[in-house]
Amino acid sequence: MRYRWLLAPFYLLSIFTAAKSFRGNPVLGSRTLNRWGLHVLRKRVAGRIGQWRRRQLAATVSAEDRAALERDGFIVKENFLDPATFQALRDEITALDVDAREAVIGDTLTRLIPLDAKTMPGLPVTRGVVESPAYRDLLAYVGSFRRRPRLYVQTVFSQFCEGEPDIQSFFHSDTFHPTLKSWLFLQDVAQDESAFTYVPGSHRYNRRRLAWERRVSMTAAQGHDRLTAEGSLRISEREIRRLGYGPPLRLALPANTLVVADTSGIHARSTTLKQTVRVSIWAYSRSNPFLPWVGGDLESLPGIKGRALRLIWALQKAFSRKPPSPSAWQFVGKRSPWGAPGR
Ligand SMILES: O=C(O)CCC(=O)C(=O)O
Ligand SMILES: [Fe+2]
Repeated sequence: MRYRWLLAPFYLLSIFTAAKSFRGNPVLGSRTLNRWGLHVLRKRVAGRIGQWRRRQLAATVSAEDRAALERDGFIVKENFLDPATFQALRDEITALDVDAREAVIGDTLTRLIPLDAKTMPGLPVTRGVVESPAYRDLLAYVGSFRRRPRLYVQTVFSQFCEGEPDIQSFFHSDTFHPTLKSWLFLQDVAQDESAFTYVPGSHRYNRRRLAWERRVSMTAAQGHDRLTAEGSLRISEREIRRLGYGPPLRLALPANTLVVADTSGIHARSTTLKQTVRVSIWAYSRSNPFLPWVGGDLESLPGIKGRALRLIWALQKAFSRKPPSPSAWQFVGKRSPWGAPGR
C-alpha cells in the first residue's frame, strides 16, 4: 500500500491497546522490534496491570476461587445452579427459536445465538442467572474488568463434515494479556467428546515461555500459521512440555458446570471422533489490557446496553465487499440451540 506510512501513528498507538495481530500491523509484527522485546514487554506490562485490576476485584470472590485461578488459570464450579433453576434455564434455552449465526470451521459447525437486548427479554431465568452476582463477579475477576461480557448460547457440532480439524483444536493462547472466556455447560461433556482442555498454570509465564514468545513473535507476521500471525500463538504438545508446563487437562464435566478461564493460558477444544453436540452459555470479554481501572464500560450506557454487537455486525456487513464464505460468521435464519444444522 503506497500510503501506508500515513497510518504510522495508528500502528504505533495500537501498542497500547488490545491489538494482537502481527500480520495486520507492521509495528506489532516488526522482526526487529520483537527481537528487542516489544511483544514480550507488552505481555509483561499487560500481565502486571491485569494483576493489579484483579486485586481490586478480589473481595468479590472466595479465597478458594482466587487460589484456583492463580494456580490453574481457570475456575470450575460443578452444580453451579440449584437443580430447579438449572432445569428452568435449560428449558428456556431449549425452547429458543431465533436468528442465529453460524460458521463451519474445519470439520466443526459452531452456532451462536446472541443473548442480548433482542433475545433476553423473553428469557427471565437466563437473565437472572447471567446477571446474578455469583456469575458476574466470577467472570469479572477472571477477566479483570467489571464489564458486561458478550453472551451467547453456543452450540458446537463436532464432526459435522469432512475436513481439517477445527482450528480451535490446536493448542494456543488467545492473546497476550489476561482475558476471559466462560462456558456454563447445559449437558455432560465426556472425555472423548469435544471437551475444553487447558494446560494448568500456563496463564503464568516463566523465563522459557517468554523466550519462546520472543522467538515466535519475530517471525509470526511472515509465518504461515494464520492463528499465530493473528496473535493467538499456536504451540505443539512437545513445546508445551519444553516450556516446563504439565500435561493438558481435559475437562470432562457434568451438565450444570461453569468453567471460567483466562484464555491467555494455553488451551484447545479436544478433537473427537464422534458426532457430538455441545451446548453452553458462552461468555467472553476483552478490553484494553493497559487500563488501570476495572470499570467505565461504554457498552453499559443506556441505548447501547446489549445492542453493541448487532450494531457492529450490521456495520461489518454494510462495509464488507466480499461475498461471505462458509467459514465466515453470518446470520443463517431462525435456529434452536439443539436443532440440527441446515434446517
Ligand atoms: O470451545 C472450546 O472448548 C475452546 C475453544 C477456544 O479455544 C476458544 O474459544 O478460545
Ligand atoms: Fe482459544
